[in-house]
Amino acid sequence: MKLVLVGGFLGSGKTTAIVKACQQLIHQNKKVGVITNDQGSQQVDSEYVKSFGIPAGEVANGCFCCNYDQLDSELQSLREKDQPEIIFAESVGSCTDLIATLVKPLNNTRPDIKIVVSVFADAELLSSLIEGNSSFLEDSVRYLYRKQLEEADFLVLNKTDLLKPKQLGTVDKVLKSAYPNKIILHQNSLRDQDISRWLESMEQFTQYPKRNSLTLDYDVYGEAEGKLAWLDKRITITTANDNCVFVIRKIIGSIFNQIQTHHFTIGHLKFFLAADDWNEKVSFTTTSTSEDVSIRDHRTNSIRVLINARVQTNPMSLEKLVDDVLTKAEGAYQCTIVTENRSSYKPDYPRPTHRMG
Ligand SMILES: Nc1nc2c(ncn2[C@@H]2O[C@H](COP(=O)(O)OP(=O)(O)OP(=O)(O)O)[C@@H](O)[C@H]2O)c(=O)[nH]1
Ligand SMILES: [Mg+2]
Repeated sequence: MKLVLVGGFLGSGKTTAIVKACQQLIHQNKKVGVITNDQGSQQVDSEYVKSFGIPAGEVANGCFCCNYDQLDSELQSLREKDQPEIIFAESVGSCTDLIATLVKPLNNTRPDIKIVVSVFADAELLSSLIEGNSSFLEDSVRYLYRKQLEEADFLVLNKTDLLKPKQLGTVDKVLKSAYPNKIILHQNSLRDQDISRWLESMEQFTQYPKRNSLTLDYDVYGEAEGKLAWLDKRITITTANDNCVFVIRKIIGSIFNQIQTHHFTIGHLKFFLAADDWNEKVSFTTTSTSEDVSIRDHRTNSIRVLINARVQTNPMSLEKLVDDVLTKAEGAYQCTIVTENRSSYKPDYPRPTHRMG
């Protein structure tokens, strides 16, 4: 069995690629599985993956590295239930050190699993980091970002569709000179052909290298993770005239605009909307500039919404910002908004279960 560890910064396109890859593999009658992971327990990605009927497990309340036993047991249970040929495990976007904390321990205890480390980088974000105009300019965050890329067997330069050829050329040159021995794939994960190529490249990857653990300063890594506030909030919106999708579109736009007004940098702001047999995932990432998002129309007077916000501020400010938008929306659109569940926090200092240097 193959295990693809999919790493990379928040919003780089990991889940999008995993879901598309699974759809292609299922179409070819292959058995697949996905393990999602998050610092919190209410994960947009888990709901999104499950909405496609893909067999999925979840590691909640902390990254794979700090919850190794939970990852191991999810792997085992997917293998027993579904006998997948390939499992994609998506690590938290602010996590690194996968080789020392996951690959090496798994190689020891489960030598029959072939592991591939595929790290995603958002081409647009990388380009703005190189040009020096990204809002993620803190040294610690850049350090984390670099360390994530350093671990890749496959470095997927994703969202290449968003760059002009000249920008893409610059990013490619920088990556090739920083990581001369890596396989670098240019990818638009919204395109089926690119996903097939990613899968083929991993299929052909049979020379499993002897990987080196990162040299990593955990204090700087912890500092980078601590820059972001995480908010998970589950709400239900009810209206009298079937216009919940209109209302949630307005709410999502206002939350994004408020974050922009406060000059808080977005790591990833994502929403999972569900009603009857209809659902949608909506995302804003670091480089998003407009509140305009496409949400398919659907007439309903009740909608369930899961919000996962990873934003550079403190948890209280983030929660207040979202709550203010919701309160205003209740007045403006004559709707009722009930909070089912909420938690806001900063990730704990990373303390991996195992670390094999
Ligand atoms: N234009 C473009 N958009 C993409 C591509 N890949 C992903 N996206 C979009 O990027 C956003 C984030 O994608 P996700 O797949 O949720 O990113 P992620 O890495 O799983 O994010 P986290 O799990 O929060 O770390 C979504 O709006 C996707 O539709 C791509 O190749 N091109
Ligand atoms: Mg994801």
